[in-house]
This record gives sequence, structure tokens and C-alpha cells, in this order.
Amino acid sequence: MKPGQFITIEGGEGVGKTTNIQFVESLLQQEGIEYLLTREPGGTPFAEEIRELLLAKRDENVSSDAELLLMFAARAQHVAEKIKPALAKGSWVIGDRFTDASFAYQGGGRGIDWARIEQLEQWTLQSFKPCFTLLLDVDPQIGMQRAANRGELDRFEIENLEFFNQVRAGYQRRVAEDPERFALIDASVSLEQVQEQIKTQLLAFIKRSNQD
Ligand code: Z5A
Repeated sequence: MKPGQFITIEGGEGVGKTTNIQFVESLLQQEGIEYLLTREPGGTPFAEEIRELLLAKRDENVSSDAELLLMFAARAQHVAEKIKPALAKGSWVIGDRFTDASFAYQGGGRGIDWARIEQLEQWTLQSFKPCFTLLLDVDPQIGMQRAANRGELDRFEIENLEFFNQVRAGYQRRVAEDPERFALIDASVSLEQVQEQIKTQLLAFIKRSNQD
């Protein structure tokens, strides 16, 4: 049986991931592709408990290394218990964030040395990575305004503009390192225009994967 494809959706604060994931699901359904939707940090009961630890606002400072290690602990569980088994059964997997977010947030935003994150990636995942990544990109000033209209902010959402500028730079560095995997989506435009770009890129990826 042909293994499924692992696709991820990434981006900084307020880029519209949640809104557009529903659109990605509708495209896969139209194409008759069986898929599993999951998210990080989280995706399994154990990893979701780690997510709660990570997102909760607290008085104690959380060290950047502790944060990074917990992201990868949750990911190890998620990959072993959910993502790889689904792919092996031929299902596609849509990931709402994955390792690129650790490079962008903990590398870019928190300033952890890139090479140390690469070591952790290698240790935890070896060569396992998404086949295709939609990166929604918007000026963080616009993204933060959009996100401000939602409910209570979590431990990441309370960060400042400089942090989110560094997150964006982190994502750009990931694209530069592996350009073929990414489809860069300009998320500053209307939702309709964003979805037009997603549709073009995703259908092209589906076509390529059918030819493999
Ligand atoms: N994190 C990390 O640090 N390291 C890691 O390795 C991983 C994660 C895996 C939780 O992630 C946090 O974990 C995340 C990074 C960190 N923190 N932050 N920030 P999450 O993915 O669960 O949380 P999120 O970033 O808040 O995702 P989200 O809920 O999908 O947010 P969103 O991208 O902002 O999506 P949205 O709610 O669809 O859009 C926001 C608003 O904008 C909403 O009102 C929409 O109606 C509106 N919108 C969307 N598109 C448009 C357009 N085109 N025009 C106008 N308005 C729009």
C-alpha cells in the first residue's frame, strides 16, 4: 500500500491557520483523499497534557530550553503514536504546526541556537519531516491585530511585536534551507485571495504526489 503524505500548516500569530485548515480539509475531501487532522503541541492525550503545560500562563519563568524540550517530548509521542501509524495505513496527515514551529518560535523567537535545535530534531525524528508545508505569512503587526480579537491570550500570544518579528524571520530561514518543501502563502490579503493561493498550491502538490 502507498503510504500517505504528511502535510503541515505553519505561520506566526494571527495568520489564519485555523480558518484555512478547514479549507484544506474541504479540498482533500473533494479530491477523495482520506486524511487525519492533528495539531502540535498535542495530538494525543499525553501530548495534549504537555500542550496544557506549555500554553498556561504562569508566574514562574519558563526557561527556553525547558520549553523546547517539552515541544520535542510531545512531538516524539505524537509521531510514534499517531502520525506514523496513520501514514503507514495510507491515510494523509494534516499537521497544524510541526518542527518548523520549534525553529521559528524557540529558535527565532526565544533565540536558541539553530544547531542545537537541529541536533534535537535529528535525535528525535532522524530524517522524518513533512512532505509539503503551507506557510501562511503576514506582517506580525497585522497578525497581532487579528489575533487580539480572539478570547484570552495564552503564554505565547502575550509576547511582543519584536518576538513575532523574530518568529517570522525563523520561518523565512527554514524556507531558505528547504525551499522545495514550502509553499509560501501571502496571508495579508482577503480570505478569498488567501484560499485561492492555497488551492493552487495544494492541488499542484496532490498532482505531483499522484505521479510519484
Ligand atoms: N509552538 C511553539 O512555540 N513551538 C512549537 O514547536 C509548536 C508550537 C508546535 C500554540 O499553537 C502555540 O504553540 C503557538 C506557537 C507555539 N503560539 N502562538 N502564537 P496554535 O497553533 O495552537 O496557536 P495559534 O498560533 O494561536 O493558532 P491559531 O488558533 O490557528 O491562530 P491563527 O493562525 O491566528 O488563526 P485564526 O484564528 O484562524 O485567525 C485569527 C483571526 O484572523 C480570526 O479572527 C480570523 O477570522 C481572522 N482572519 C484570518 N484570515 C484572515 C484574512 N485573510 N483577512 C482578515 N482576517 C483574517
